[in-house]
Amino acid sequence: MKKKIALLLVSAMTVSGLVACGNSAAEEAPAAATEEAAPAEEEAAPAEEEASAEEEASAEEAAPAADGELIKVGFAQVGHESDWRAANTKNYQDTFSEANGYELSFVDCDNDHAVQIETVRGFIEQELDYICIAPIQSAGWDTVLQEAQDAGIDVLIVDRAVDADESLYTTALGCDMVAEGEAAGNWLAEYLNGEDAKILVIEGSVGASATLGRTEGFNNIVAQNSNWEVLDSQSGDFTQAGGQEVMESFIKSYSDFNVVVCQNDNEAYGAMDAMDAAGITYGVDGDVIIISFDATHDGLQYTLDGKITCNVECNPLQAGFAEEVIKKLVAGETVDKWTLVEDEAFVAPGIESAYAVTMSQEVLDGRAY
Ligand code: GYE
Repeated sequence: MKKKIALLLVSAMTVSGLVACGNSAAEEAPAAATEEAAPAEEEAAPAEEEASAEEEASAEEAAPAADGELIKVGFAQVGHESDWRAANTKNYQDTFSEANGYELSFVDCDNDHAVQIETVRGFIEQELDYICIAPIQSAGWDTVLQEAQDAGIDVLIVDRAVDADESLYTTALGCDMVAEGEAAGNWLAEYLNGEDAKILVIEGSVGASATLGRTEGFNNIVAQNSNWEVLDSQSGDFTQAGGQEVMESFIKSYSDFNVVVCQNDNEAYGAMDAMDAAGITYGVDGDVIIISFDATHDGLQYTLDGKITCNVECNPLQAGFAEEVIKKLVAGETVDKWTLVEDEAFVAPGIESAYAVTMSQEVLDGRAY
């Protein structure tokens, strides 16, 4: 374990030298954030040296490190388990670029909590200016957060939540996972319109707030429907392979089910492979309703095709929110304790819903990730 941690820390590098981590979807994600202000300041021609005070002030606004020093930001990322994660990583790398005034130390923690804790310790030792953590699991953060606070380093909890006392970090931002689970459940109740539901759930990674929240939210709606039964609920670890494996074992154990809830798109792809192999039909024209989460580009393509009937979005383009917070902190301003990244749900063509947008080619074409 020690060796692995050391290796990962050594591989922490500035964004300029980074290759996006191994997921084809990363290539599809647009450089959305790069469109935002690449500060012109450094490229200014010498003749512009006598720029007016007004111009200088606006350059300062565009570049957080107008004094020429890059702001050092550490990002302890979950891993590279999903298309969502690849889009999220790329968004951070694009946003916290040198051109934008940052030196980003990015570490892919490979879904290992111990590695993530040691990564944050490494950032503290390196005396970085700001630390972003996307927590693999919500428990077990008090000690290292206290260490960061003692070192006077602001910590941003991003994407997923921690269950530590909120006085131990500066701010948190992300989607409302409980609301996402409830949206899925509310849509299902509307769609089934009183019909029975025999439900199989492929959960995300154990102990992750995304898993806990989506499960809690969906179960809130299950509790309101006495003719719904959750037959089983197992972790597919937010991966395609995990989704396939769990679905294969469900198929062996259960012959009568009509709903499969996958807590992310990649798990849904694996579940569809398993059902294809077993000759089980799904989607608007099939026997099984698939609900997914994330609404990444490929997930929405399946929704447009009527294979995934409902897909609840979680927007991975969150780095801009983190940058806003850091800019405010640099300027000495106070920041909100919590920033909500909003999302919506999508349903297959032909379905009208009070809880979701009906998919169309236009919606898919406008998808940035
Ligand atoms: O749903 C999943 C990823 O934390 C919201 O993590 C994120 C989740 C996302 O692996 O695809």
